[in-house]
Amino acid sequence: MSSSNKKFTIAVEGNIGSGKSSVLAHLANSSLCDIIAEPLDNWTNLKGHNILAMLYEDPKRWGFAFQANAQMTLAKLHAQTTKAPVKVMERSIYSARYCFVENLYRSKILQGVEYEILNDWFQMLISNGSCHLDLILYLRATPETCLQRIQTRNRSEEESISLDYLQTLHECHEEWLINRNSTNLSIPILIVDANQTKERVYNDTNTHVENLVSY
Ligand code: TTP
Repeated sequence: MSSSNKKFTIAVEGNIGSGKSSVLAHLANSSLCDIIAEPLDNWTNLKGHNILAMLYEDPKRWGFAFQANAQMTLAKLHAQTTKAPVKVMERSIYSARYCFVENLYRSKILQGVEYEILNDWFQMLISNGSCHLDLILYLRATPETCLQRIQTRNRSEEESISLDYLQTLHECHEEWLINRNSTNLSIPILIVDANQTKERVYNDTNTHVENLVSY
């Protein structure tokens, strides 16, 4: 990569509470990386509407609206250009589709027609290549670890998140990133054991990013 000055885009993926934000904050210290944070500010204040809180309060009513907005805001971040050799995104349009939309549909919160509409938009948004990823870094943590971290950080919107919900979301991440049986995406995936201490996770992440740039 160094010889051709090629730029890379990495998405950091993993369950809610797996530690994506802290890995991004850590990578922000590297001159190799420009960080694109998740649009959480938009989701908690969409022109005065906290659509994340609305989702958790009444998922059947707001699941479709939340996911429509999530995939649009994420698609905009995919299109954003950066200066550093590596663009690092927190999540991607792919996890919104293959984990969250899939999970809401399987648990019968999204109706069939809502699922089909979201899927059509998703296919259209990824069709021109602007959501291209070179690598996914999967922070793989157990649902139990994730729940513990969610409880510790205490984000008010997320009080109702249960172990059951994290377990089904974990399965969607595993199907997508480990079994790779729900999609035919050919993006390389690196797995980081995110049950470890932060320091070890940072260390593993650094190694992956440095290897990528020196390749
Ligand atoms: P995450 O994207 O998992 O971000 P996080 O800050 O929880 O990650 P980490 O702890 O690893 O740093 O989720 C943010 C919130 O948005 C969470 O409550 C789940 C929700 N969400 C959806 O409901 N649907 C979606 O499509 C996405 C991307 C997030």
